[in-house]
Amino acid sequence: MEQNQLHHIAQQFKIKGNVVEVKPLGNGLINTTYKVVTDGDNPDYVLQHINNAIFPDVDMLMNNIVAVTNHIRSKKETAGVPDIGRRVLEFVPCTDGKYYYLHEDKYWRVMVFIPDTVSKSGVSPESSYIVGETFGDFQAMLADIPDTLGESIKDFHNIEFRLQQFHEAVAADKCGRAKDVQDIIDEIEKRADDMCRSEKLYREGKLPKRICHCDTKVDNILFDKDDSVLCVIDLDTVMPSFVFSDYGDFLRSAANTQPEDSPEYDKIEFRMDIFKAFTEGYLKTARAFLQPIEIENLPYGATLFPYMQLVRFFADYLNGDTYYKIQYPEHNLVRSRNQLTLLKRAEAHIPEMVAFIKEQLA
Ligand code: GN1
Ligand code: MG
Repeated sequence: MEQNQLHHIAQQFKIKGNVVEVKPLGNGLINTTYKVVTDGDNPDYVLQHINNAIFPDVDMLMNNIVAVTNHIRSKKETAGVPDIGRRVLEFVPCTDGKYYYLHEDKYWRVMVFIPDTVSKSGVSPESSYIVGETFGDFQAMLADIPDTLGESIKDFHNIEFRLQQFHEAVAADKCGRAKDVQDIIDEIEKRADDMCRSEKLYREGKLPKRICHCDTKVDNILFDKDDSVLCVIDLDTVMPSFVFSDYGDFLRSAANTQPEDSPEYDKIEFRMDIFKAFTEGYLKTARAFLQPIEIENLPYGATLFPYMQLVRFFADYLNGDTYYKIQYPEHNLVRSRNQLTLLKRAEAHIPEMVAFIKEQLA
């Protein structure tokens, strides 16, 4: 995009100083991101094009994000935390008060750039403990948010909805693929009832929804130069969900000894060292607000997410691969078998998970 257009967009927001340069930043897969460099001692900013195809309701999306960051900021102010500007993201409104700007059918937003931070990726027990602790703290800070947040992706982690999409895919069988994968259909069906446990408990008023991040990974934490945690980022999927959305989805990716699309199913294990480190960190910060029914169901949460991802990959395979990008025709089938294997491995560890959690709370 042209510099003058980017300058024009940046200037619609209430930023301090004059824009010197707008340059590409990072390599996000969903949003396109730039750094806005300003003159003098003024802060720099992050300018982001919001992917409207994935997040159709930008108004709701930004309301969620601003409510969440304001709530976290006021908690930190009350607690007298120093250097708050580095410990929570700060979004900048436009001159008309909105937190996004519509320019030629594209939505843009701006936040203050936090200098001198470190990003991490990859999985180890040490980093998993920190991710657990950080996201448990994130949920804890938001457990009493007064605002009502919307679902920035409707029914994102609703397993009943995902199963309905799967049933529709099987019935339509658009590519004639169902006949060769009956074993997977059976594996999904036989667990369906139990896997909908969270939605049933919710309807019965026994399980709460809370504000969750819904993309829990170490990449979504900013660290300081000394390796201490600064803040949680990538807030687009922050929405009301069951705590399992953060707990289970992290383990789904981090505890798998193989990448989620590896065809080497016999090498797939569910890493209990990662489970233990993550759970210990998570319970440290989350146990104060978690209800017994949530704690009791954490092992269920650890199996729900491999199951949900299996259902999603597999429905996409039956539908002819319209959602997840594929590199070869059977890619979504391989992903499905991978997640099914991970699910079975996780299920085998449930008694050990239960015992570990009990031990942690003793
Ligand atoms: C998608 O694009 P990425 O990798 O952050 C998906 C997640 C899935 C994941 C599986 C908006 O996330 O829910 O768990 O793929 N995000 C969306 O790889 O559908
Ligand atoms: Mg993501």
